[in-house]
Amino acid sequence: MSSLFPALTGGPAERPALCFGERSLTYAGLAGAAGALAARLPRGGRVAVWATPVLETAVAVVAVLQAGAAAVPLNPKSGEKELGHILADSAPELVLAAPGDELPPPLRGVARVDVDADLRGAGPAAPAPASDADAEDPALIVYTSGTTGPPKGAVIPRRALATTLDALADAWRWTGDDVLVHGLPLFHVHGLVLGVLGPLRRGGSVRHLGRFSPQGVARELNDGATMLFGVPTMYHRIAQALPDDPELAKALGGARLLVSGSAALPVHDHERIAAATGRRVIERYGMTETLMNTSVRADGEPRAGTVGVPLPGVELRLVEEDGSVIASRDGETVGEIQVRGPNLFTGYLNRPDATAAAFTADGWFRTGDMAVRDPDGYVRIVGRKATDLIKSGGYKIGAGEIENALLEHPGVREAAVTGEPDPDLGERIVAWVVPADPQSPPGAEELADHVARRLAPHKRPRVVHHLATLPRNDMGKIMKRSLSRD
Ligand code: MCA
Ligand code: AMP
Repeated sequence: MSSLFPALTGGPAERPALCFGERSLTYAGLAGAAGALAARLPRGGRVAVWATPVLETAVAVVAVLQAGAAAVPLNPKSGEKELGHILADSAPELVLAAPGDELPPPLRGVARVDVDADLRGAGPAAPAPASDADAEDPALIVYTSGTTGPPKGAVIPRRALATTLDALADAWRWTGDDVLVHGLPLFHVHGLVLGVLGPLRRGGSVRHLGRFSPQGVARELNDGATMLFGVPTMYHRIAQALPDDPELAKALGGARLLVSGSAALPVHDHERIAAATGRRVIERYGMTETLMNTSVRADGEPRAGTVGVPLPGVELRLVEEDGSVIASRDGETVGEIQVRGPNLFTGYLNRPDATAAAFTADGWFRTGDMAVRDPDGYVRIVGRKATDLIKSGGYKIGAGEIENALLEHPGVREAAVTGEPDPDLGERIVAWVVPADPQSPPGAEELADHVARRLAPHKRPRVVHHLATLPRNDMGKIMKRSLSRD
C-alpha cells in the first residue's frame, strides 16, 4: 500500500514533526532517525516498544511501520503479571527502548535495540527502507481488557490506521498546518494513533506534554498549538482550573479544535468549559478494535452529550437484544452499537474464539456500547452492556482481571470488583473483599499496591470494602448490582 506517512518522503522537511518538551525532530530528522532504525528491524515480524512518553517512542513506532513490521506498545508501568502475559502472547522478536531505560525482568529475555532519536550531525539521512507492506498487514497489536481474563491483543492493520486518520481529517478539517498538543499515554490508540500517527500522516506537528497538566496545555495553546486531545478526566481538570487561570481560558478560547474521547465527557464539564472560554469541546467515539467510529464534525453542531455522526466509510447501526435492527431515530430507543467498515481491526491475536464472538455472521462488530440515535443521526451513548467493564480515567479495565489479581493475595478469600461514579475519573474501581482472616483483613493500600504491582497502577482499587460474605444468587453467581447499591 502507499506510505502511511507521505510527509516523511515528499513533505515539509524542515517543519517540526515531533516535539517532546525541549526535544524535537523535523520531518527530515524523523525520516533520518526512523529510516536508520527501520533498516535494523525484521520485516513483517512483531516488535515491542517500551512506550514511555518520550521522543524515542514515536521514532520507534514510525520505524516499525516503515519496516513493514507490527509494533506492540508496552505500558511502562505494566506489572509483572500483565507484562509477562503480553510478552508470552505477542512473542516480539525485539524490544525498542530509549537509551538508558531500565527494562523489568520479563523483558530481559527479549533482544533489545536502543532508539537513537538524535541523528543530527550524523550525515545525510538514511533512506527509508522500501516497505512492500500490504494494507492488510498488522501495524499495531494493542492490548485491551475484556470482562474476564487477561487483556487481548487487538491486531490493527495498516489499512485501518490510514482509513481512520483520513476520516478524522475530513471530519475535523485536520491539515498539516495543525499543531496538536496532548499528554496522553502512548500505549493506547488515543495517544498513539490519533495523537502521534495522526499529525504525522497530515504532515503537521505534535507537541507532547510528557505529563498532562492544565498549565502545559495553556502554554502550548498560547504558543501556536491549534488542537487539543484529551480524555474526560483531563477536561474535568481543565474545567476545575479555569476559574482561577485566565491564561488557560485564553488558550482554550484561541484553539481551533478541542476534542474529547475514550469515555463520556459529562455535560456539566462541557458547559463549564464553554462558559469560561467561549469554545465547545467536541466528542468522538472509538474503540481499540474499531479505531474511530463517530465524531461531532468541525463544521457540525457541537451538541454536548453526543458523539456525533458516523465518520466517512463507517457503517453504524443500533441493534435490539434479539438481533433485530432499530430503524427509528427517535432519540429514545436504546440498542447496542454495531459497526462495520475499513476502520476495524482484523481480530484478537491468538484468540479466534474471542474474535468470532465479537462479530455477527455478516461482519458487524459488536461494540457492547448502548446508545440512542437522534432524528438527524447524532449518536448518544447511554451505557454499556457489560457491567464488568470499568472506564476509569479513560482506561478500560476488566473487573475479572482485578478479581483474579486480588485472589492471588494471601489475605483475600473472595473478591468482587465494581465501578462507581467518580467526578474526576468518571468511574473508580471498588473492591469488595472477604478476608481470609477476618481478624486481620488486608488494608486498602496493601491491596492497591498488590494490584498495581501485578497489573498496572491505573487498575488499582481506589476503595476497598470488607464483607463477611459476597451476595450470591441461587446459581452461586455474585450479585454485583446489589453490592453497588449497598
Ligand atoms: C498511586 N500511584 C501508584 C499507586 N498509587 N502507583 C503504584 N502503586 C500505587 N499504589 C501513582 C500512579 O502510578 C501515578 O504515578 C500517580 O500515583 C497518580 O496516579 P492516578 O491518580 O492513578 O492517575 P493520574 O496521574 O491522576 O492520571 C489521570 C490521567 C490518566 C492522566 C487522566 O488516567 C490518563 O493518562 N488517562 C488516559 C487513558 C487513555 O489514554 N485511554 C485511552 C484508551 P505517576 O504520576 O508517576 O504516573 S481508550 C482508546 O484508546 C479508545 C480508542 C478511545 O476512544 O480513545
Ligand atoms: P478502549 O477499549 O479502551 O479502546 O475503550 C473503548 C470504549 O471507550 C468504547 O467502547 C466506549 O465505551 C468508550 N468511549 C470511547 N469514546 C467515548 C465517548 N466519546 N463517549 C463515551 N464513551 C466512549
